[in-house]
Amino acid sequence: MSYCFAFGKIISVVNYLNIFNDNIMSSYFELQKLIRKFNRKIHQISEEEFSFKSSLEKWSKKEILGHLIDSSKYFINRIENIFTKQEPFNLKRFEQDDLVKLHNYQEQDSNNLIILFQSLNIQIMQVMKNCSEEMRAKTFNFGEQKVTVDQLMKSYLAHLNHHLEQIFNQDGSSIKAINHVSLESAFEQLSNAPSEFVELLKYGELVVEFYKPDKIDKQQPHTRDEIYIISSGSGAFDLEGKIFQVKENDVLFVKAHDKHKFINFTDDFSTWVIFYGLER
Ligand code: NI
Repeated sequence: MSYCFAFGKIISVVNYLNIFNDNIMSSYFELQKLIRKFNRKIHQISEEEFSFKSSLEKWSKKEILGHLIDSSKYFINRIENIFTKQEPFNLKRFEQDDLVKLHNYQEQDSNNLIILFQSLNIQIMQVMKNCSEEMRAKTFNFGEQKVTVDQLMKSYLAHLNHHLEQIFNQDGSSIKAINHVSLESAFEQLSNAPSEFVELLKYGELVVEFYKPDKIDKQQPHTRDEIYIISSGSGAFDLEGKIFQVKENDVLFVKAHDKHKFINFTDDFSTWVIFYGLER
């Protein structure tokens, strides 16, 4: 781990930096590569996914792009200051969350943001292209650290790469807005899962899972409210010592943190599991 000194949070940049050869043009080509990837992939993301926020505090992909616009503006501004102001030049902190709120990126037109991001980075490519070896070796202060312009450039690229991966990640961790799941497909997805439950659908604070315990229900209390709808078989449900007999199509409600488990259930027992609302 290394501090991404120029652009906010701590991210792992070490491995990424190692792939650079120290060719003077390497930053320029690396940025060109990242921007081409961005241009190729950005329009494949639906507006819904782009603006999706999994919680109030977490940035949507759109806000991440806004944050990248901020970091591009900062980069340009810093480079300008380093080469025009009196030495020693001290780099200021980057207040990333405040900036994203100030610009209200979440409510802005996505295409405008995309164009702004592209334009700023075309400008940065020109700067990188025109920086001589001497200019790259110039140092400035960041807190206690002495940093070179070359390091600032590499840090900018590592930060950009880190956030582009968040925007283009394919694991669907932020959203899985499927409209229909059949019981057959739930069984099939479960058979391919490494555990006794599988996540089928996720949207905002809603998560729908399918669960088929094998003989013993080993689950622990959850941090969110929960609903079960029994999908097959029958058994009993122990909720804080209270026992309920349950069968297919029955509904159970469990408050966050309440102790609960299924007991004495048939071999074909399975249930839909629905989590909703905030963590408590
Ligand atoms: Ni960042």
